[in-house]
Amino acid sequence: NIIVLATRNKGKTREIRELLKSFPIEIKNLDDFGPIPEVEEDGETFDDNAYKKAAFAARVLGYPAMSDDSGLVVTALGGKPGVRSARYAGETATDADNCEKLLREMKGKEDRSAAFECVISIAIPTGAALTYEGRCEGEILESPQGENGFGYDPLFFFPEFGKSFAEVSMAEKSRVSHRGKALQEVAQEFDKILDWLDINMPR
Ligand code: ITT
Repeated sequence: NIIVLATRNKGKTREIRELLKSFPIEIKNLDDFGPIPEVEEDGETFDDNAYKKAAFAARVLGYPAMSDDSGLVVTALGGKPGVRSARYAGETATDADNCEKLLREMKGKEDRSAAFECVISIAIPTGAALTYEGRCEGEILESPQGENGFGYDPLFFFPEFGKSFAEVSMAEKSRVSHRGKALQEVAQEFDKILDWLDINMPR
């Protein structure tokens, strides 16, 4: 059983691999296939983009593919950066650039509430797909805290931990995070997912 992780994001890949390590599947990623065309992430929702990435990779590579589309939704910014989270500060923005921009935009804002959201899509070459979702709520800090994780983790304060996501281990974060919750559902349903793959994409 091979599933291709349709992502080039190293932080996501690390977390997803860890959470699915006990299952009888071989998780490949896009780097195992050399150069393939980039899919345009121009959807309006996490759902749209997750489906696009998974369906595209499955069609191009001929394997079942799993994608993650995720991002940070900030109340005081009307839901931004949302689906633009990876490129908030520009096309070639680094995590640090995006965090700086977020802090600038949040200057003086009283309402610091925010949520991480994640949609996982599992697609096959015909375009059929399964979808899983997760969300977690927190607050945007005034300055970065911690060195772990990736993306906006140093600015995302999780009240139940009393710490940012960058101050806890990957396992602690995954227990409560948007991605962790979506993948816990994937894990619970894994037998069904394998049956679905066998029926729809017999080897
Ligand atoms: P792929 O499309 O190749 O998977 P990407 O980084 O472009 O990688 P997205 O479009 O889904 O992925 O953007 C997700 C962005 O949201 C990511 O780059 C981070 O900035 C942020 N993000 C998502 N999950 C996060 C997490 O667990 N911790 C911190 N930031 C996260």
